[in-house]
Amino acid sequence: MLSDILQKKLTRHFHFLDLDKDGYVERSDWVQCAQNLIAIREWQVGSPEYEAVMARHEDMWFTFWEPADLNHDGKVTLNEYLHLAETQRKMGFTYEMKQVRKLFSAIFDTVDLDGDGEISLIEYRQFFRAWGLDAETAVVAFASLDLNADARLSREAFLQYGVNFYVNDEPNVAGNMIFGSYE
Ligand SMILES: [Ca+2]
Ligand SMILES: [Ca+2]
Ligand SMILES: [Ca+2]
Repeated sequence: MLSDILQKKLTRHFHFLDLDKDGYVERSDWVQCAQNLIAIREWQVGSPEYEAVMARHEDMWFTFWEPADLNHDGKVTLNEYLHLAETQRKMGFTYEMKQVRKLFSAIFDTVDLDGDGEISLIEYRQFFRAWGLDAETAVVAFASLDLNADARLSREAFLQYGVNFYVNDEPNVAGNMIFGSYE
């Protein structure tokens, strides 16, 4: 069984991604997020940036979310998502770590839109905005990760915080607020 705190954190992640708030994470949530990012960045339909962002978001759905869709109805429920997390846990620590690092590396690539290898505060705010969250929530979440307050996050730091978020049962580790407050 997942601990209380892990259930709360993963529930937060689930609701973060349910962009249209219909109770499911679906391919359409990922496509809508990509379209929001494209609008925020003012990229033209059909431009290389447009194609890259859309492809990356569709990949996130197919690689990390569709496998959770146990009954193959095209929608992932919270229970399906929590079940996937438990299954990864049962497969053992090494497997789980590999999956979690893959997941957060892919998330990093959806946030680092200028591809300079770091997430800036501006990119984090755009990430939250594209998922329908306000700037204040993004700033608080970012501050909880940017421990040296230089307004940047490296990939390695982001992966470490992602592992903390997904695996660690402690209440006060960096990474717990990666998608905002879970309480
Ligand atoms: Ca949804
Ligand atoms: Ca389903
Ligand atoms: Ca960047």
